Amino acid sequence: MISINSTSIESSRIAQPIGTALDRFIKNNQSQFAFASGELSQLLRDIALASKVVNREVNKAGLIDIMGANGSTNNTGDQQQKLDVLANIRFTRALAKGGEVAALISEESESFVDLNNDAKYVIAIDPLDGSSNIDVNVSIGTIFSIYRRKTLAGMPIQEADILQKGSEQVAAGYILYGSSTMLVYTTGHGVNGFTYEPSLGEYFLSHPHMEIPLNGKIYSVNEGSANSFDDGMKGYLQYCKDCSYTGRYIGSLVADFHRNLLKGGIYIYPPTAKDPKGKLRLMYECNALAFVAEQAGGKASDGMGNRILDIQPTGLHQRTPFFVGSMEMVQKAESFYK
Ligand code: AFP
Repeated sequence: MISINSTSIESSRIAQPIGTALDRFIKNNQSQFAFASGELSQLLRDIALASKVVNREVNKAGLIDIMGANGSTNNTGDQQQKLDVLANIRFTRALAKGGEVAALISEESESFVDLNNDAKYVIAIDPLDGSSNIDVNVSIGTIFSIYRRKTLAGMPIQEADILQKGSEQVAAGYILYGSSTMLVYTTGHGVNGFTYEPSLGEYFLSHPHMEIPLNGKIYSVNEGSANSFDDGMKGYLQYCKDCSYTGRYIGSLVADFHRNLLKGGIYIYPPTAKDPKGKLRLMYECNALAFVAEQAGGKASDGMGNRILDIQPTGLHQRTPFFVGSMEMVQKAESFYK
């Protein structure tokens, strides 16, 4: 008969511990929030739940008729893919049902979506980023930023609630639908990453206290546009080559960012002839990743010395050049603009 006494259970090799589940982690850390009433915790749980549904749909995308474009374009001119639309519905529904969100800003909707005036939070979300990669089975992601509304709960949502600087985020993160599915988020107390265990239907803490290396050797930029880069960017690109850095560009911001977060590197979407202000959207792409990057010890700027989190948005779908990643690499890239 095998006997396991109580003191040996933790160290037993018969069954590996699987770690802290996301729900428990959120609950254990709730007291860190400035306004620890449980609503932000619930909001994070709603996001996790919707991401599980989207993950299921992403995983079976090749089997059913949900790949490919649905024939329309979203407000930023991108072809809307069916999965984009599906993901938007899944997240909007989960957040509407949860009741913690007053207004939602999404890449897929021109104006903000009014949800529950009695709620305290505003969320900006890119439900499925990297949509051009959906059809070819390459990693894609969801990006989210959570703000506390400025006006009192119960009042109609105002512009001041919506157009907040990234520095006002109370939580932000992303879900990466990759070779495994991960949820990475921060509430301003460091960055933690959770890996989805599909057979249990739960996220488990797999990457506690994530820190981006101070320096790295990976640069991620779409070099196809290099002819139209400005002189600063051309200079930095040449510097990367002179240093024999490794070029890695997936074309899914979340996946490129996540790799660089783990290994050290820089992601750049600079101004181009086609997108003179850069392609990426401040409110639902750059702010969240800038918050995560800074919390992990990295840096995010527009390349011209402006911290992403300090940019005052003037529109929901505003674009910005984006330089993000290892502290010393971003500083070096910025030095080519001085
Ligand atoms: P889509 O969601 O339209 O595919 O855009 C993805 C994205 O915003 C970001 O995830 C990529 O890093 C970037 O665009 C890729 O853009 P390029 O194709 O111009 O390099």
